Amino acid sequence: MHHAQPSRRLIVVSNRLPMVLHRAADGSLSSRPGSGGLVTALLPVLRDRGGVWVGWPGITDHDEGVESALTRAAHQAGYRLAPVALSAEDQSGFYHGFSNEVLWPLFHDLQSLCHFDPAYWHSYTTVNEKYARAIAGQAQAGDFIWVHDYQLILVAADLRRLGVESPLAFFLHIPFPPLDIYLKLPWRYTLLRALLEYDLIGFQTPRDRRNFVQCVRTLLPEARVGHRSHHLRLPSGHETRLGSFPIGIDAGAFSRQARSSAVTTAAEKLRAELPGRELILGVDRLDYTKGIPLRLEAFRFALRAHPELQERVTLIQVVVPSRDDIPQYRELKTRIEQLVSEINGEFTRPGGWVPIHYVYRAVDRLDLIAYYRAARIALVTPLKDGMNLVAKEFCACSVDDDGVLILSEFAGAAAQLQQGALLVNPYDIEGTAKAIRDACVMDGMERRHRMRRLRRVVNRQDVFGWVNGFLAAAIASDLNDFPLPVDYVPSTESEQAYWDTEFAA
Ligand code: ADQ
Repeated sequence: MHHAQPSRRLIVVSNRLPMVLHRAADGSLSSRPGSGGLVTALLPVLRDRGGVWVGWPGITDHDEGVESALTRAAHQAGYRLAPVALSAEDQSGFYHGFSNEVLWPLFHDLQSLCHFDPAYWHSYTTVNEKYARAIAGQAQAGDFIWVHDYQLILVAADLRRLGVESPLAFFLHIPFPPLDIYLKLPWRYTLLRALLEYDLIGFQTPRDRRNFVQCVRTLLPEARVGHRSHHLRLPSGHETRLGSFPIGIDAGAFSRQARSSAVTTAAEKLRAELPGRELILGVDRLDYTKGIPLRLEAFRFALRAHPELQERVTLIQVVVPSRDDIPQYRELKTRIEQLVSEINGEFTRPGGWVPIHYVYRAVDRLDLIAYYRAARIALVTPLKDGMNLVAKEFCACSVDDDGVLILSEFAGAAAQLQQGALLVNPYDIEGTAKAIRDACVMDGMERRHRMRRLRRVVNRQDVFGWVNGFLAAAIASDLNDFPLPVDYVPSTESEQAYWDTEFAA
């Protein structure tokens, strides 16, 4: 890690605190620490430097009980937790409304699913201000503030208005859309100007960064774009640096657990239950960006076009319930269930083969890793995805080097994993079906060769490297001696190579 100067205290800001508060029937509160790569990766940094995590604690009935439950949880976690109190109304307009019905679909290129309700925008501005006030209440001179994701774009602008002078960085976990799509946003100027209040903006891929720069060039021509588009300067003199920092996973922990005896036994049991069959795996949050219906159609197409696959492959599709209070998500669930039953109805052999096993629940970590380890093929085919960690988790857990990753070219992960994965356009049902067949007949040598390449990338560019790379770039901004541009991994080149082969005459 670059300790370029005495460590600054770190303030991490995200929509939710890295823990789940739960209120029991008798009103008492308990907390569970959050899991997930981001929490794991930031923990050592927050502990070493000292720091605060600011976010919503997960319940809307805020009372003193919440404060004391958080103090207890913070004690266990090893860093401070500062709650942002939000009402149920705040949550509905800001989170369910503007974040999930405007920014989420728009930034995933699905403008027709956007619900541009002006009330949502007002709630978004109010709630971003609440976060900013909570941060300002914590911030001390010399702190470094790192804000996460699309729910909190306006926070930097609010903080500057409140007089906070600390360096401010932002990381966008989801894609940044191309100009023609971004232009549809009624609040396009305010949002873009607010982003330029940050000192550093991190994107998942070079493509997201380029999309952002194109929007700035068109909508804010007064901003000067410099340093190979890694640098923006406003007439006021304020500068924002831009970089791509593809997020990783705690690959070591996944591989270790995949090799554990508990997982090995569970994976062997799974394979034994499906003798002689290729296990194909899909794991997704219930979300229309994940491309589940088209994936099922591709699977059906593969079974029809290549009858030799019948009885030879089994698809396990795990769907984790998510946002099911939004009508579009409920409709999606119905559509998935309809397709699963159509396909199973068409192909099932009574007493024998069932082509799709559909699991609709959050599976625990051991089972998830056992699925990853047992699967011979992973189907990761989002229509658009910031990164997609499932693809990386599958590789980390494929410790026998015999898994094949079929990956959407519209997942951010494609920029890093194109060399070993079979890339598909998820809208191309026939092409995806062909990739399924190719994966099924791929020989052991090619599988090993591809999976080793994938595992090298996933292990080398893990979540710890991501945190360190981002912080090193951020700290460098006030030292002025860190080499720019800050493309953290050489994904620009590999992405370019992909486009070159893809569109070569
Ligand atoms: P998500 O849209 O949530 O994240 P993804 O990156 O795939 O998507 O992460 C999902 C996580 O949920 C994975 O860590 C996975 O293990 C876990 N998970 C999935 N199915 C599960 C199940 N059945 N039970 C338990 N856990 C399950 C957003 C962006 C992504 C970006 C990440 C991180 O949309 O593009 O990669 O943030 O930046």
